[in-house]
Amino acid sequence: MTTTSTLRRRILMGAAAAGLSTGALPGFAQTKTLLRISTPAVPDAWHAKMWTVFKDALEKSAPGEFDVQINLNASLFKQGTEPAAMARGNLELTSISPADIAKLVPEFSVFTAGYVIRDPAHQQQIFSGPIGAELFKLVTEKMDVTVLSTCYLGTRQVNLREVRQVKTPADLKGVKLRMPGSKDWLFLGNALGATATPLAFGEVYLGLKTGTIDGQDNPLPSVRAAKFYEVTKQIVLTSHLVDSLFIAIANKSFSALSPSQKQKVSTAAQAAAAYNNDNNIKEESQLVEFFKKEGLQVTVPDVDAFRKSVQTTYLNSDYAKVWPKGLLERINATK
Ligand code: KDO
Repeated sequence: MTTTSTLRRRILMGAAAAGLSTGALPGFAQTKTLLRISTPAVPDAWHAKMWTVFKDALEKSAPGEFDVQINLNASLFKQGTEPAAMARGNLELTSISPADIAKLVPEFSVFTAGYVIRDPAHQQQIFSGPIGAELFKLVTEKMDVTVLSTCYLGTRQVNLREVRQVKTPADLKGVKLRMPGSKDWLFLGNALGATATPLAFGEVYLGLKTGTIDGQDNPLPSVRAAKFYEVTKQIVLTSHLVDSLFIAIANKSFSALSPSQKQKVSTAAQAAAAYNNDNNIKEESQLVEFFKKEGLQVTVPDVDAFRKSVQTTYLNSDYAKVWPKGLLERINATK
């Protein structure tokens, strides 16, 4: 039996023997450019669904040119290992956290610090302006990836397994707070007053259910999408990190594209981020009610006490020493 691929191979071999350029054969599909995406996001998260927006946008603007493969739940690469996979040429696209960037671009650690970015609008101003341009240039140079757009993951809150009186960082003493597994995240968890414990996102639900951890921190939309509310009893609205994710493409893959394809990929990444941002902002404003209905206690701590303590911890640490002179002031002055 002659399969379609055998037939296609024969035709292409014939064309090659005849000295024709196989890429120019009229009426035959060109090889599609493979764009593999890997993310730890669960399917119901906006920053997972945004990849379908990306794929649909590209199918519309460049029909048949790209083979976009979306891999959720860290099914292709473990959380935090995506930049290394991109460097090895095994992955084309992902969404990178500031903490992942900070591993190779220490200047970026300012965005892993609590209470620096004020809100989603401030975040967009920073990353779409001169500060973003300067830092993304370093990202390109040191990580060999190009940032295409900035996503608002949400504002991180503390989410506890058992109800606890939490007003200030001192009240989190001894709480085993799960944080993603890198030193910048752990520093943040400890700065909040808790005992930070590293764990991959995909293991958090079980950790909360079985009690190997006492709590975790994530934005409300992530708490909803990953169903952490099923295995926790309290959300403390510390609002300690206005969190970002950056849609990034490996430089090798990006530079292999034509100028028009580059434009289309960038536009699709912008559309994906806009979809994610609109939905996360909208949902975040509705979720406190949802969690209360689910039986959780949603409590408001002394946020000023948290802010003061966390900011002082960072400013007295080695982190502040690698932040470029004046950067924090420029971030604060960005309107
Ligand atoms: C998490 O592990 O808590 C985190 O929120 C960190 C983010 O940087 C990002 O990796 C996110 O998980 C995943 O996309 C899952 O939502």
